[in-house]
Amino acid sequence: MLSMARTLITVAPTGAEADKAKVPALPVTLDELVQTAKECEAAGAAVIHVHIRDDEARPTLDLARLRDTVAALRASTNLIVQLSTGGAVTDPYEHRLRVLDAEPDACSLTCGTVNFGDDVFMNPWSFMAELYQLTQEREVVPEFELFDLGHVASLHRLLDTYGPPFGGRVHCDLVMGVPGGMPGDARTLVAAVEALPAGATWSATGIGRTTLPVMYAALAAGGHLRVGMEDTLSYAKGRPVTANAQLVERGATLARTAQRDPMPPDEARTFLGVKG
Ligand code: KMH
Ligand code: ZN
Repeated sequence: MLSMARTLITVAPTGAEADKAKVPALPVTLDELVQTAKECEAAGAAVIHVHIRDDEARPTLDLARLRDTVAALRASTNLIVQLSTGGAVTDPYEHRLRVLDAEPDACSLTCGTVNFGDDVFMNPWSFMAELYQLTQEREVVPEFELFDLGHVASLHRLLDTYGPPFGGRVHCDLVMGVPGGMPGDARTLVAAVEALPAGATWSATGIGRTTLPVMYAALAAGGHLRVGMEDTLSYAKGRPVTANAQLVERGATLARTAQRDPMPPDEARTFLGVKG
């Protein structure tokens, strides 16, 4: 039976790939990120998936900056702060593990290696296993990022080997339409959802032109939403996204139309089992 629960909306405002020089609306400074976070919370987001940039707007996993970012987002919003452990394709594993030293509420955990355009996003089993155990030790809620159907098999292996995640809920995010990953369409979404562990909950996001098909399919199949400029830079043909809140507003509007209103952050904390 389809869940009629509220819709958890995650915003991924920055990512590691878009170039600030070409995308001026991309939030890259701490002030821009905090302002974006406030607007997105007001528009219906409950979780923020965070990548940060350095002074030249290049992706970084600098620990002091990550700590400052977590503190600033907590001071200005009630959003659940989910730090990316994926970083950029060039980031070494040690830096990606060290992200948890910034003590976020939650973090991403990608369940396998995937071709990523002309690059490769590396997530070998040993790295996944180490990161997963670290989330359990540090009491950080993992969100399992699934870029391909094979990643679902690795998620089962992770849970079978190391037990349930901190927070108690297996919550996944289907990242669809990456060149090299699973396509962003309804039939692939249904195949991925059917392969998830029993009781798992999930959101979905479609990169680029797969944004809308994936959003509609996710709502129709009872899932949650991830939106934001990490995944989507064009609102419609010929119309660049002008602010992340624009994408959150669209997601929230479609969720309300589906009779599944956006989930407020406090409810999302309980839902995900974030440390109190
Ligand atoms: N930037 C991608 C290589 C994550 O945040 O965990 C990886 C990514 C996934 O964005
Ligand atoms: Zn990310």
